[in-house]
Amino acid sequence: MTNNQKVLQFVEESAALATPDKIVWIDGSQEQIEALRAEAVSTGEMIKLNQELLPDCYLHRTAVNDVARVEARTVICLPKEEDAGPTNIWKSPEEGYEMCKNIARGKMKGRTMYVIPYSMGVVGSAFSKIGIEVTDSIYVVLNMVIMTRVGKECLDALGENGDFVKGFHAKCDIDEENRWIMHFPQDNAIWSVNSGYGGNVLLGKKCFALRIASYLGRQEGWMAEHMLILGVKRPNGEKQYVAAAFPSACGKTNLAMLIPPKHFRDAGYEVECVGDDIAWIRVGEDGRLWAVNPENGFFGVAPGTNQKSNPNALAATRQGTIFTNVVHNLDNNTVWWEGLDKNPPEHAVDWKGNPWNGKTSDVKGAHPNSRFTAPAKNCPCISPEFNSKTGVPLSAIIFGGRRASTTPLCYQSRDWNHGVFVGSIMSSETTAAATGAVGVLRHDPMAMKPFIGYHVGDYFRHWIDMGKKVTNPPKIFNVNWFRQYEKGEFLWPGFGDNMRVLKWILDRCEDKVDAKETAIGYVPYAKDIDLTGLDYSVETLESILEVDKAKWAKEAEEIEGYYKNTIKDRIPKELWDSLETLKKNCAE
Ligand code: GTP
Ligand code: SPV
Ligand code: MN
Repeated sequence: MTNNQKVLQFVEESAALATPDKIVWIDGSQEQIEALRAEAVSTGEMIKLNQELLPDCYLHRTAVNDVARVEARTVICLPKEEDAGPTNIWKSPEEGYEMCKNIARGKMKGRTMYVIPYSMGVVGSAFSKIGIEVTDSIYVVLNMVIMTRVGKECLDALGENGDFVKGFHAKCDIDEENRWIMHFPQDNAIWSVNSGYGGNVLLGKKCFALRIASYLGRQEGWMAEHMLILGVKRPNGEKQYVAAAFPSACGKTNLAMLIPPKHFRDAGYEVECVGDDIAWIRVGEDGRLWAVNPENGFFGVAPGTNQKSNPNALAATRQGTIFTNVVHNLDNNTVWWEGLDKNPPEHAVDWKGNPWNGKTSDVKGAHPNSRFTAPAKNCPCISPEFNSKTGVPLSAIIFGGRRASTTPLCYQSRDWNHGVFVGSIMSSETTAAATGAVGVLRHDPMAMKPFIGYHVGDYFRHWIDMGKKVTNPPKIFNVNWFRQYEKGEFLWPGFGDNMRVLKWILDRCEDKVDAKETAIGYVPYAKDIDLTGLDYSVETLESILEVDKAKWAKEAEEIEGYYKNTIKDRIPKELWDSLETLKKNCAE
């Protein structure tokens, strides 16, 4: 399929190491996809679902020990430990390669090695980059076909001499003790062994489009971020675009596909989804930041997705979708998950493959990190700019985390550098998207803690430097949909009602609305958040817009500790200055 010697050599070396029985090149053709689906069904790797209700949809169950990203086994391999920084696990490239190769040696014996040429971004656009993933998993091939642009045109775009990101994936024995996801930023290479779970094995996604791309972006002057991208059409037809960074399982897919409340729809507001997880961002000739979504599908959290919370995501999963670790409803051969509806199937199989009765069982049927892999083109609100080669210009960047207290519903930074500070101090409660305890508050700067391919202090510096290159920068905001009463109940309705906050943000970008200056930045006046059609008290709204100086003084102290004791060095002076201002403002 190609004369590119570097590609041929990579495939040859991978095969020499893993010794598959057979090598199959993925050309992206429908016949090949059908044949692979049929083969996966025949071996039990996938279950073909009801083709009338869910055409071209399949169900897959991962191993019970392999259900989420493994941050403790995700490694950045650079010559110097200090260059990986305090947020990453480090190994030297020599050690990393040796470990992965020793684990993978001979492990494809009796199996087929698939070669997947793929593009992150529209093939041939200035934004896009090509990757080649070799894998012994049909599940990976079929997911990559949905999540990226796969096929011969990617090899053609590469030509005889083009460079690409090398991805080696081998399932090996799905052995937790020998599971590693290793990145070699200097070589544009990724090795993944002993896993079959999405974020660990769909190497175009977090491994390439964030960890490797963030490293490349710093060198080349652009940014790779864990951000959704959405467009809002105003009643007068004008469009504004925003990108938002929330940690894993904190609401990106939901916000990206938001359906505005009736009152806004009637007025003529529409939301269009450009991306739900990753943004590649460059400075345009007009001095603004322009963003593209390098992906081609959604690898979304299933639980909680329903007709009310996210009808667009649900609609996107009705065709050509792979479901992973959800409930198999045996009555009609469809799928179910917690929060889909109030009618769990009685005659079903849970995510572990055990018989399950949704009416009587006291265990969850779907894994909390169960996922759907759905083609972006299925999404009813997909943006007409989805396939744009230039991307969309950003009016706002929004940061946000899961914070039960302290952080208000929304605030705006004073300027770009202060906005970078706001991103750098993000904390959020952990979720089921990664293995480990859930609900633990941790620092997650720019929602990128698990995804920065180099030193976090240098990453902050890169953000500050990018600000110097944009003459018309987006305004930077922070939101928190997750404020709680004492314990449990959320104080803000969220989901579609987040439009009410989004509207304020967009109005701020056009200087159409006032704001209150506080110790942390500009906060909305309650009267300016449009509550029309919502049964919600202004007092509650005021309570979640409040900036409690005593709490923020404590927060500032905690941030200082994080800067000093965790990140230690390489923090730009501009961020220290913002921290001093925060401390001073809280003491006043
Ligand atoms: P990743 O794909 O892991 O990066 O996650 P994500 O950021 O796209 O998160 P997603 O939109 O899938 O939401 C994850 C969880 O947060 C789901 O259980 C949602 O129901 C919940 N959620 C999303 N938006 C809101 C909101 O506005 N309010 C509340 N309370 N929960 C929300
Ligand atoms: C996340 O965890 O942020 C995800 C899912 O989007 S994964 O692809 O597993 O990283
Ligand atoms: Mn994500």
